[in-house]
Amino acid sequence: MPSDLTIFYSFFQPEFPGPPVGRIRISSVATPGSKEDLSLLTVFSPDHSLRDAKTELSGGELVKPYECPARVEYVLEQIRLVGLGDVVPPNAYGLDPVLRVHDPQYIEFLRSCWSQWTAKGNKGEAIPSVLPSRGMRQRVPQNINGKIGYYAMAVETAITDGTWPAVQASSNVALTAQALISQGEPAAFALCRPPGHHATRDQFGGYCFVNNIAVCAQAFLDQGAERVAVLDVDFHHGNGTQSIFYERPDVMFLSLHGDPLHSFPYFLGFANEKGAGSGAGFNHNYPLAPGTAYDIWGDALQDACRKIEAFAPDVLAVSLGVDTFEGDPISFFRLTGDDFKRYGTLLASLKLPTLFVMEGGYAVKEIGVNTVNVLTGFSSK
Ligand code: SP5
Ligand code: ZN
Repeated sequence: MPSDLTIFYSFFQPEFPGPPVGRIRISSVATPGSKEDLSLLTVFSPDHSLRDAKTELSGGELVKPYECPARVEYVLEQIRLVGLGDVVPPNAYGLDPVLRVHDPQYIEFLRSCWSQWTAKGNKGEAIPSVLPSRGMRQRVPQNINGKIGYYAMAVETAITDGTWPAVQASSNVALTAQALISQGEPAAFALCRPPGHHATRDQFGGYCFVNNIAVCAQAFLDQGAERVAVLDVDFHHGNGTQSIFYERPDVMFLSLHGDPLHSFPYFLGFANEKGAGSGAGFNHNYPLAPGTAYDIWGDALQDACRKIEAFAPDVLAVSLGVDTFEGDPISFFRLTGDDFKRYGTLLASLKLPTLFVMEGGYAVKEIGVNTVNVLTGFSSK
């Protein structure tokens, strides 16, 4: 443990008994790769398995969901195989930190959707059939079939029994990893599912319900950080995270993703989305073409890293999706297993306290190796 840990701790925890401290430069804490710190803590809850939908609307069929419980079990197995570090359970944080970035009525909808859906006599899993599209009124209907459309940004994602408790476990996992960093850990990994980065303030979809990384970014700010950088390396644009922070200068959002002209979520993630109001200049999108490999992808990441350095955040939060892999079944980038290690090392060179939050990745057998490659690339010199 670094001797100056308490300084960092008191920065994030105003109630910490000790002399008041001002803004502490992050260089005063242990940096990734330093001698004291070769291991990286993972937070994990088995309650993720409560999210086990039977159906996803894909290509006009109801298929077995790509976002399935086995995903994180493969990651956990690989973490143990390589000895990445301890795996710890989450604490319960309640809804307060979630409600800092989400609409209370939306959260109440997530909680009660399944019981309302079944009470109406619906036989299958809860999927919207009508959305408030162009020209229609944006108001919350009373009927659950309308309500679920109002709160959806995409319709592939079914809500099921068990979804809400799993979503709560997922955000508790993320918040526990966030708290570890607030308390002085140089890095931590939230091995959570369901993922979060497509969830907006009041919409689910893209397999996401609560935006875990946005909840964590806001928690860092609420605990005393002045600036947080959110870097989204999932294959898909993090539309939810972008929209939550779009008009704010205290969270810089940067995303590398499949060009929305060709890829989900199709309607956000273009290069000219730069932020608005006091957030102007704090949003950076890198839409990349089908077939993009590490030569192009790595250059985009270098560029994003330069922008992060100029922003000088207190902390870096990474939306870690490994659906950029060449073998991913629903994506079109061509990163190899070794590329994940290379960019993990590149992220460590930023020398920032770093929170990794699991997002996508659907080549299930390879998801463990690819995810842990990022983390070992980050942790070892
Ligand atoms: C968190 C995350 O990575 N969410 C991704 C959501 C993608 N949703 C749309 C997927 C469309 C899948 N259709 C694939 C057809 C393959 N033949
Ligand atoms: Zn994705």
